[in-house]
Amino acid sequence: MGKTIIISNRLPLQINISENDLEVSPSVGGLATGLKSFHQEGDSIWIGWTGLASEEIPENLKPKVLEKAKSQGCIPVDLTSEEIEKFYYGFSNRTIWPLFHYFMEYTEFDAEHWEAYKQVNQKYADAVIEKLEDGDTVWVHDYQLLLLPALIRKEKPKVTIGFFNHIPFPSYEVFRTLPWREEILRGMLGADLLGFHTYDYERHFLRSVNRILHYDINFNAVNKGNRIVKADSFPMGIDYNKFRNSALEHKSQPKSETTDIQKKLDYHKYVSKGTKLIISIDRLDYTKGIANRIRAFGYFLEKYPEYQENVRLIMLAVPSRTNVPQYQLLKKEIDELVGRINGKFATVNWTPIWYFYRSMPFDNLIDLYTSSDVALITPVRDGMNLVAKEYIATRTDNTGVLILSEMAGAAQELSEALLINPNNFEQIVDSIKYALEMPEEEQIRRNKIMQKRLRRYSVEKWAKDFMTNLRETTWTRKTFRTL
Ligand code: GDG
Repeated sequence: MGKTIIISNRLPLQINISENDLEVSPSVGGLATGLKSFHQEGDSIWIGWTGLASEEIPENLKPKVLEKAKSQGCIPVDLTSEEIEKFYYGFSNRTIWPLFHYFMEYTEFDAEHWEAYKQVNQKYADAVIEKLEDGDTVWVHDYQLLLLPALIRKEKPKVTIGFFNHIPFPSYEVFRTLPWREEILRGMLGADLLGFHTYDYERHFLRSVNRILHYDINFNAVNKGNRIVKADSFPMGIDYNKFRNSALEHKSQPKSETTDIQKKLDYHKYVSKGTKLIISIDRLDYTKGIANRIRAFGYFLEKYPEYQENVRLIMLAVPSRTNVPQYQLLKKEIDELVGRINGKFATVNWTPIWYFYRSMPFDNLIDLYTSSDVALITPVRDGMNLVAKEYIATRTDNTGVLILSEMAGAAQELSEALLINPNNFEQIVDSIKYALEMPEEEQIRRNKIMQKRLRRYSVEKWAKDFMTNLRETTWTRKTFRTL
């Protein structure tokens, strides 16, 4: 069996350039952490962008970037700032991202961005083809590279190609509005197997293929005439043991070694007795429903005033896509909302919302997960949402309540959470109250069921499951061809 080539927009590493030297550290996103063990275990290489424009890397440091990336099994694709602007901030994040999350009013159809998307997908394809040998398996990730499977197939018709979509696939009625809908579908159908987080996304995709390209669909197989392409759902898991063990270690840590955030959290938990903590953690993105969550929290304090001074919302919003206007506007809206609610309700001893606009080290993330009583996760649309799963994994004493939007893919597996419709304020507010008052036995009962499920279908299992299915799909294709 040959090697596996993983391709995603970003490599799983972070490059920082300072004073003519560079530092490379692993990156922390869901995909990076998820595939890391799979990547490190077997014979695989990872192709993607470093996160820096080629103009940002001094010429003398370019060989060092290559060398450092190579030492971690990675091959960088060089992107210019113009390509980043049009391909990444443009078509990927102003067309596909909003459209696939049902934000049609934010979706831009710009022919220049589309051209850049095609060109950059070709650039990634060239990088893959250069490394591709007979017998290799290619695994393409996410919405920035929807054209890649067909571009690779064109050059290497026999290669095994899998594709995984990390965001929702919208219903046909929404997808059909895209001017380049046929090209996008044909690009994806270059793969042998297409993976989605949920059954609904898979069905939406198959319906679009049937209605737009008129291919016959037999259950989950697309008959392209010369080839069968399969679509299936593979709900992405988390590195369950990593989160669980970090939470256990965190508990047994001597007090002197705790982080500043933890000291502050402990103070509020144990000294100002009775203050309950609710956490909210996401990238700052309009799909995550952050503004409505703050509004709902404000409304909660109004509707149930007995909770004033007795509960705090700790909000971590990680900066994201700050070049896109909607993200800048959202940041402004959130700043104002937090200010308004804190201004309205704060007392000398109490600030209702602690708001952090930055990313935090992993240890602090664990501090937040383990110290909170409730996790409030209310996206308007979310492919999966790994934060919800991580929260449950870190609850080593099995207490804690997860309030989760039914619009997150994760809701399909986490049905013991308090599921809410993110547009229903009364329901969110009453769920917050219910969560804060839920008896411990009920918390434990709900969490234990979810933990069992998350332990069983970890991210390692997810990756193996996808690869096994991919190999079976192509094995069937090759066997039938020789019969
Ligand atoms: C996309 C889809 C899908 C967050 N803040 C910090 C931090 N994180 C880590 C979390 C988690 C990951 O980032 C975020 O993953 P999500 O799934 O919640 O969200 P997206 O970034 O939108 O991911 C999503 C996912 O792809 C996978 O397919 O679930 O639907 O939109 O792992 O722990 N990590 C650290 N500091 C932070 O401040 N260290």
